[in-house]
Amino acid sequence: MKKTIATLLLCSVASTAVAEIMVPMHLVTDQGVGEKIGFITVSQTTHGIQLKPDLRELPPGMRGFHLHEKGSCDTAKKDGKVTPAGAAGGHYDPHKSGKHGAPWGDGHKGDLPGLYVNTSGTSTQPLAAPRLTLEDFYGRALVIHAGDDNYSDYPEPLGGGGARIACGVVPEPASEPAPGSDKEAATKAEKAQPDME
Ligand SMILES: [Cu+2]
Ligand SMILES: [Zn+2]
Repeated sequence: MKKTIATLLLCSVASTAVAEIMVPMHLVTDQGVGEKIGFITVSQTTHGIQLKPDLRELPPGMRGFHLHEKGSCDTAKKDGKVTPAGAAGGHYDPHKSGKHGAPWGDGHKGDLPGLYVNTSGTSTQPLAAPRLTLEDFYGRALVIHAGDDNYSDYPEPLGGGGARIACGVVPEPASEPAPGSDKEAATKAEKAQPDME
């Protein structure tokens, strides 16, 4: 009995520890990853994911903001053209929707609400991502674009946000799940069937 209580306590401590992820954000250019401009805190709430930016040095106004599929903010080179944070890949799209849409829509799952930057270049207004869970974020990248996002592929593809100006890699959970826990079993099952989604 004592052991059960101890295990329950450990479990609740562990789940508190992973209920929130701090993602360090950096400016990105065709030279690579630049200056750090703050953090975005990703947390699980009863209504889905909340993203709380604490950022500076961004251009004022609305900025396109997405979860991209790969956990890298490095440049990518294609046909001699260098793309800032190109290594982050495309918008996270586990269901292969193949279309850009609204955060509450049926397009890319990584399509997030636009990020509001105030006239002093800081961004602190929290955003909701109702379709995502924390598991979606691990090992991927948050990307901020030069332009706004109209949640459509028209008239321009991917919301019209254009170049990637800031990026942050979402760190993997700090520790492996405890042996014998439900989480460990789930992780193992996931690894055994990598093409589930
Ligand atoms: Cu993007
Ligand atoms: Zn998209």
